[in-house]
Amino acid sequence: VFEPVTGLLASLDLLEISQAGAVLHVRLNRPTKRNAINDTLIAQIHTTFVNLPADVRAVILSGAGEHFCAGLDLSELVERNTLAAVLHSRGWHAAFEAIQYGRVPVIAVLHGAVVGGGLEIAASCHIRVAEDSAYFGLPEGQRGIFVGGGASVRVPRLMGTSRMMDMMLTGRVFDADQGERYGVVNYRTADGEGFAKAVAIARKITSNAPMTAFAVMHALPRIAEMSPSEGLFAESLMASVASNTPEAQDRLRAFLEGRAGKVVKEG
Ligand code: 1HE
Repeated sequence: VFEPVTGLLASLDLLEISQAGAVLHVRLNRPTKRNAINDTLIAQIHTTFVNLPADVRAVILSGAGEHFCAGLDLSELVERNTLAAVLHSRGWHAAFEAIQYGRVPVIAVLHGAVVGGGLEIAASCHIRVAEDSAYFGLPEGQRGIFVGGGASVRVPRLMGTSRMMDMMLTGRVFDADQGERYGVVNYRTADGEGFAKAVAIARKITSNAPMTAFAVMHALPRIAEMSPSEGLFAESLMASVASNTPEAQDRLRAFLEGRAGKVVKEG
């Protein structure tokens, strides 16, 4: 049962944050504006991910209302000068960096529009669950602007540069199945079932060693950017750090003594 949090995170009025055990649910809560991200909301997202409660081991990110997120609040863009615009983009980068390289894995539950900055925040999460209604677009192309919330770095790493070019040059929109085929979506569900799926995924994550989750989040994307030689060396260091934790030793012993689960096929 998810209960509302108290303290700092409860004071963030554009987010609805609740917790069940080690799982935190962060819901974008600006449904009348389709969860468009204005300056206040981006600051609240940043605040949340740098102040996760100490007992949280996984986060689920979702959106209230008919859509996950309509991206940048376009009404705030009109007034910005050049320096304010670059600083605004850097603020988004800081917030989404806090998600990607934070303390715990984040699972996004996607429905309806996942567009512009909505796709950018989804791309900074570690696992994406898409309901049937989800669709993906980068309308920056039509608005005469460019992506500024990390899409040029994160989206090609999921779907490839050529598909992203197509989305931006032509306004092409991908549905949930295409999103899955093109690497944006890890899990597909019927409408209304994404959150339950995310909870099941979160429970699996929280049943594993926190050091492994941390290594996966922090080492994998960085190693992917290294030369093979540096990557293999970094992998060896991470492997030895992880395997020498008491928890890893306990888990290995449990398997050898027949007390741990075997690897089984799902479904
Ligand atoms: C907004 C925004 C927004 C809705 N900024 N106010 N993103 C976009 O270009 C997407 C723009 N939005 C849409 O295409 C549609 O709103 C949706 C497909 C997401 C949803 O459609 P619908 O029919 O459910 O809602 P609606 O009637 O269009 O919108 C409801 C209200 O939300 C309405 O305001 P109202 O006061 O008239 O009720 C809309 O104006 C408002 N709204 N989306 C501001 N985005 C760091 S770089 C990132 C760059 C980007 O993200 S660019 C992409 C921006």
